[in-house]
Amino acid sequence: MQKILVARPIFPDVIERLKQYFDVDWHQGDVLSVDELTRRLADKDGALTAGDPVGAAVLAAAPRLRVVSNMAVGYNNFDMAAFNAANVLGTNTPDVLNESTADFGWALMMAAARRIAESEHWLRAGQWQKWIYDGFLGTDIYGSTLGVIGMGRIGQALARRAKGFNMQVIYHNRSRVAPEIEAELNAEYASKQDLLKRADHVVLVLPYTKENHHTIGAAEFAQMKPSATLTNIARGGIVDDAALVEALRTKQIAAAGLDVYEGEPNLNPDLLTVPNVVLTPHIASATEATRRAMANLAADNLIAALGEGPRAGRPPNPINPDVIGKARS
Ligand code: 8YV
Repeated sequence: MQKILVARPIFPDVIERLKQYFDVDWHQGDVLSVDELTRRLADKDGALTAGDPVGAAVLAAAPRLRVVSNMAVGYNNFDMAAFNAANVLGTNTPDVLNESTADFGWALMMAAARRIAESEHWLRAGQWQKWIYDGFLGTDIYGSTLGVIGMGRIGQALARRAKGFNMQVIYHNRSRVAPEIEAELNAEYASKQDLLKRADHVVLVLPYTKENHHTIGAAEFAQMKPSATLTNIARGGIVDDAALVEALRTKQIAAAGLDVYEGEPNLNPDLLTVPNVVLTPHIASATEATRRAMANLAADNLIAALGEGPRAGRPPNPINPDVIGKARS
């Protein structure tokens, strides 16, 4: 039987599925250190990860490893150049999380715009004595302008929801989406600068790459409206968190909603000291149904990539399909 490592606690029934095909080493404790991950992969043919960094050194120490299946759509934890050089397949879990993640983007954006978390903390602290005409004034969603940066599948799902709020949708992306998608979403392509100036609510849904590092920082906050909100459901590092703290403190923008952070789970401690930011612990895809779908898709990818099951040799979500069938190097 081929050997696999499941590097994270996941649904036990998915582990049972994997055991039908593989000898499974299931790590259920704290996140594995790179050294420990390297050690545990030394004799494995495949692995299931969820955000664990896998680069050249890890692959070099695991000569049998042929596939690493990430339980996430984002795979910035994989060094894909190293995967390609070693002929190791990477897979991810796109699509199954689009709607849950888009829902959550709205939840965060609305919570930030309408100051839901901030006012709840105030209420819980026993400070509510009377109705105040200008208490917790926020920014409207209905009829406002939504600015989506990153118009992939999740960005599109998010933009599709704007119709019911009678919003104008503008977007920025590496390239324009097809005219029929623009028409369906009633979305107008804008330069980043134009979007930042015009949007009442900016939502980030782009993948993290070296080029996208600090896409939003001090210069960008300076272009946004003082009434605007910023929501990040993409990846930490796309926003300069220190500059965001400053922009929130000085009311350069009104509020922010963050699900992802630079250096998470150790976030910039200053974020905890500003009231006008809603902070959640990377849970945009966290519904029971969606996390199950992601875990099962990650298992499907692993099973198929290692030549087992009904799709043997044809994993549903290869990131670098060109390495399929090539000998490990
Ligand atoms: C994952 C995510 O839960 O899919 C992604 O890219 O950000 C989340 O849905 C998280 O990355 C853990 O792998």
